[in-house]
Amino acid sequence: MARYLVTSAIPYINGIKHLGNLVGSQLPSDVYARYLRGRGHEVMHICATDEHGSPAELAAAKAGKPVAEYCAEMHEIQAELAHGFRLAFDHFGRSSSPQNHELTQHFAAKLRENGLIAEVTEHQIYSATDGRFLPDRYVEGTCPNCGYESARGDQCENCTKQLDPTDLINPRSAISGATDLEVRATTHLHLKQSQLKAELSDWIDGKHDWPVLTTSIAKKWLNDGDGLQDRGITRDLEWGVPVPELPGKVFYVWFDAPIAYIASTAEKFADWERWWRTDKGAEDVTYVQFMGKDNVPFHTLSFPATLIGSGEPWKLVDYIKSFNYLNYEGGQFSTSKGRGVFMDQALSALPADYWRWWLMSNVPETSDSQFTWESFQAGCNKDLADVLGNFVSRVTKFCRSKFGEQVPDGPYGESEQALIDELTRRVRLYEEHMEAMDFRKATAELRAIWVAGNEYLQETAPWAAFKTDEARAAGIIRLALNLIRLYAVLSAPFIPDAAATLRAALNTDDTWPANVAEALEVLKPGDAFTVPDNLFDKITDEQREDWQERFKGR
Ligand code: B3M
Ligand code: ZN
Repeated sequence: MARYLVTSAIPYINGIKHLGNLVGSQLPSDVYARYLRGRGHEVMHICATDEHGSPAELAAAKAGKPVAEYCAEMHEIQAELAHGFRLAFDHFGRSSSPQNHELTQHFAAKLRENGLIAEVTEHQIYSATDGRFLPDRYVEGTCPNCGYESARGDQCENCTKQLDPTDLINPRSAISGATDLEVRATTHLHLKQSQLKAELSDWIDGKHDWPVLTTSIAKKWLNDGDGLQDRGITRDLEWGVPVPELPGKVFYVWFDAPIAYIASTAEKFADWERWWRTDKGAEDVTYVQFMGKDNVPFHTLSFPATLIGSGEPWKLVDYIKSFNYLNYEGGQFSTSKGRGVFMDQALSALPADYWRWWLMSNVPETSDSQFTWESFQAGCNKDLADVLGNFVSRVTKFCRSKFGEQVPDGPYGESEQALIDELTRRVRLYEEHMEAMDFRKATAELRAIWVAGNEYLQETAPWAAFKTDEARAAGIIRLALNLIRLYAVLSAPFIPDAAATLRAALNTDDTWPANVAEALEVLKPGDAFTVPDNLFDKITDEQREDWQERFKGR
């Protein structure tokens, strides 16, 4: 058995995430971590909230709360929602933890020792009215690129151009609206990433098996000229990890956020170094990261630059699985406009398994994909209710009425062998797709495995067989009950609640099948079971229309 470290990009603290955020990192990382655990591997699955930076400070100000209190509350809310979606992290930490403060300062000190930090005089916007410098989103103004009048100092929401606060035309303070802004000199730390270019380039060139989406973004930035420019890693903010040598300044949120993967592990596990230090046991760990495509540059260049530049034996990522965007009903999910479905709203409408299944079977893997309520309704009703739910219900109820609530005794014959052969092939493909993190293909194969059960039942027709040959009907039902158990085990990464219900109804465990023929002999004649409650309700047209209206945004 192998050891896997799995991390999900850590969600920003400033609000509840929408389904597009969820499907781009936390959900696929959970599916993969569950699969690995199911196969018996040792897994460390880590996430956290990303709590620093101007968005956190501004959101707290808007909520009228001290930023520490705001972050503590939002962390609890996000942790609760993660639990609601059954995201089984070994730890869901906080980038504001003491462990992250310590590690972030440690990395900065090591980088400085190695000559990779420069103190640079920068020209930043200062607001006399507010009595402070205004970094990033603290400044708003007109975009020099498109003329949009409410562009933020870090980026124009309208044309997506990355900006510097000093780029804005007619700048004003986002705190007070003050326009008496001036440019003042102030000292910041820069990370001399350009000195690491050759090393990073070699490292990425060695990653032949990475998804094209990941390497193309990495190479674009690496070769783009300004991609690996030396870059400021400090900001004029109060909330964050203090910079020891520059009182009043903190590290830039993107400097400390990825370090929080390590710190989050250390928050909970005393032996965290065996996952993170190749001199302390992590040399045999496989490290996989999950994230949306906009996070790729930070994980292929900046974070590795921090780790490599430290000169210490930190574990580098082995595989980066990145995702495109999920759109909502012909447009974009929008946090500011309240458009789309947010994690809390989703769970108020339906339990996690419905969302997990639809999202993973439509995950934006090779291109952007689109959430529509029609597609969601059709996908859940067909796959979960008509195919899987219906199979379970027919088999268990038929057995109860004819043989009682125990596995009947009857032989397997030719039809059973044909099914075993088909499933042997399909389960192998399913495993291959899961190993490769090809989740669309994996869900398609799992669906085919469920369909095969229905077709078997249609073809062998135990209700007809029962009238002429009771033993034959008993053999079919014995196989079908074992098939339900196999479904529970295989489907658990995607629909963990339904899988647990099935395992409980069959009084069975979740051992991954060594082979299909053996797996279909696990439940023995005489083993007791109970008929589970209906697994999945169908989504009605009225429900769909109601949700469509409720989540259309402003
Ligand atoms: N919080 C951005 C995002 O949620 C950022 C990810 C940090 S990963 C270290 O998209
Ligand atoms: Zn613009």
